[in-house]
Amino acid sequence: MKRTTETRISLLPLLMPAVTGVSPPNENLVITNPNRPWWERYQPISYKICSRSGNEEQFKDMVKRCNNVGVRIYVDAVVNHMCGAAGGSGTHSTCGSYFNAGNRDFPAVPYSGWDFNDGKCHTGSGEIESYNDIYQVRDCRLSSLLDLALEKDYVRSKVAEYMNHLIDIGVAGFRIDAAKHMWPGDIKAFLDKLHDLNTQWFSAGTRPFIYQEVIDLGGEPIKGSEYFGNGRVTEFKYGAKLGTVLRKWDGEKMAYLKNWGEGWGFVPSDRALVFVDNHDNQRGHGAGGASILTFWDARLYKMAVGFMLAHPYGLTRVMSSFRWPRYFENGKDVNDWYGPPSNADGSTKAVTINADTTCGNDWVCEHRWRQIRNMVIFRNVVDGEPFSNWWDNGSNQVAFGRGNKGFIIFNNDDWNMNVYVQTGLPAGTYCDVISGQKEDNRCTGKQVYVSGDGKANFQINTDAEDPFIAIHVDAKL
Ligand code: ZXY
Ligand code: CA
Repeated sequence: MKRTTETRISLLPLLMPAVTGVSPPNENLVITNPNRPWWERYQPISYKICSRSGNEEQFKDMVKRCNNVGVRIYVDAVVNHMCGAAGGSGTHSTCGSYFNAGNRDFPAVPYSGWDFNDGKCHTGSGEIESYNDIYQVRDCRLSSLLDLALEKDYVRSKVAEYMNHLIDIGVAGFRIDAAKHMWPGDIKAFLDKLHDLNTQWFSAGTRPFIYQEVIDLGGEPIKGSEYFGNGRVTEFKYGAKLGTVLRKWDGEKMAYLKNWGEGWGFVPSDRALVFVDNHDNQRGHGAGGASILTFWDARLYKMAVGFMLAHPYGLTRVMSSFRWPRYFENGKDVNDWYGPPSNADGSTKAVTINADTTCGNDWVCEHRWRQIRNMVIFRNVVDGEPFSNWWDNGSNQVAFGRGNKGFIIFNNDDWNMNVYVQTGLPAGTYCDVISGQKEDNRCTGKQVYVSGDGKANFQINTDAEDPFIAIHVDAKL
C-alpha cells in the first residue's frame, strides 16, 4: 500500500472532518539539474495520473481510502502552462510520455503549437517582463513555462477533462495554480464544464471546492478580487503580515492584531483561503519572503498557526512539510530547490508514523504537532462564534475569545505576564490545549480556573516553551 497523502500536504480544517491537499498528481518533466527539485511538479507533460507520488491505480486507492474515513482530497491543478520552453524533447517525463517542448508538441494530451499563447504574447522575449501589464501576466510565459491558450475551447475542454477525471475518482476540489496568470473568464469557462462531485461520497449536486492561487501582496494591477466569481482566493498578505508581527519587525506588535482581517486590507473573510506558509514561501523566497514563519522557527510558528486557527477570519489551511538540508549563503538558502525525501528510483518516500506519533523519513507533519492539532479541534469547537473579549497590554501580550466557547492568550513580550482577564467562558476548570490536553477527565498540561464572572488568571513567562494558552468548552473538566 502506498502512502496516504502525497509529497507535500496541506490541510483545510473545518470544511470537512479533515481535508488534504495533494501535490500535482499528473505527469511532469523529470528535471535532473538540479536533482529532482520540488518545482518540477509544476511543469506538466500530460494529464496522466503518474508522478513521483504514484500511478493512477495508487491515486484512486488513496482517494477511496481517504473518503471512506471522511478525509477529503483537494488536487493542485497546474493548468496555466506545460513545461518550460527549454524542457527539450524525449521521454524524460514521470510516465515516459514523449514530448517536444521546442515544437510545443505534447501528444499525450494532445497539445500542439496552436494550443499555446506564443502568438498572443507581445513581449520581445515571450516572457512576462512586467507585472504592471495585465496582458503580459496572462498571455506570456511565466518563468519560461509554455503558456496555454485557455481562450480556446479545445484547451478548456482538455483541462476540464483532466479535472473531471479526478472528480469522478472522488476528489473534492482543486487549488488552481498560477491563477493570476490566467484570465478569470477563462478559469470560469473550464470550471463551468466540471462535473458535480462523486455521489459515492457526496450528496447529489455538490460542486467542487475551488481556491485560486493569486499572489496579490498589493502593488500590482491584478487583484485577488477579480477572481471572486470562481471561488476562494489565497490571501498571501495574511502569512506575510502575521510573520512580520510575531517577529516584531517594522515596529509591529501583537496589540495591532485587534482588527486582524479585513481591517488589515485583506479580502473579505468569506473569500479568503489563509495560511501561515505554503510550499513555495516556506523556502525563504516567494511571496512574503523573509518574514514568513515555518516549522524551522517552530516556537513562533506554533503561535502564528495558533492565532490563525483561533481567529474567525478566512478558511484556514495548515501546512505539512518535508525537511531539507537548509543552507544559507549570503542570506539565501542554496538548497531551496530540494525535492521530497525520495527512494533511489525517484519515487517519494512514504510518510511513516513513529511509535511516539511523529513522522519518519524526514516528514515534518506539522499537522500532528500537539499544539497545532489541538488548535484545529479548537477551531471546530468555536465554529460560528463571534470574535470577543479582546485584551492587550499595548505591546505583545494579547488575548481574545470566541463567544462563550473558547479563549486564547499570548505573551510575545520579553517580560513575564501575569493577568486576570475576561474569558467569556462558563465557570470551571479547563485544560490548556497547548501544553497538553484533556485525557481521562484530567489535564495532561496546565489547568485554567475560570471564576463565576468569566475571569481567569493567566501566567506566561517570557521563556515558556510555548508562550500561549488556549482553552475551550470541550476541554473542560
Ligand atoms: N522556481 C524557480 C526556478 C523554477 C521554479 C524560480 O526562480 N522561478 C521564478 C520566480 C518564481 O515564479 C513562479 C511563480 O509561479 C509558478 C512558477 C514560478 C507557478 C508554477 C510553476 C513555476 O517559477 O515554476 O506552476 C510565481 C507566480 C507569481 C508570483 C510569483 C511567482 O507573483 O504570480 C520557483 C517556483 C515557484 O520559484 C512556484 C512554483 C509553484 C507554485 C508557486 C511558486 O505553485 O506558487
Ligand atoms: Ca497564462
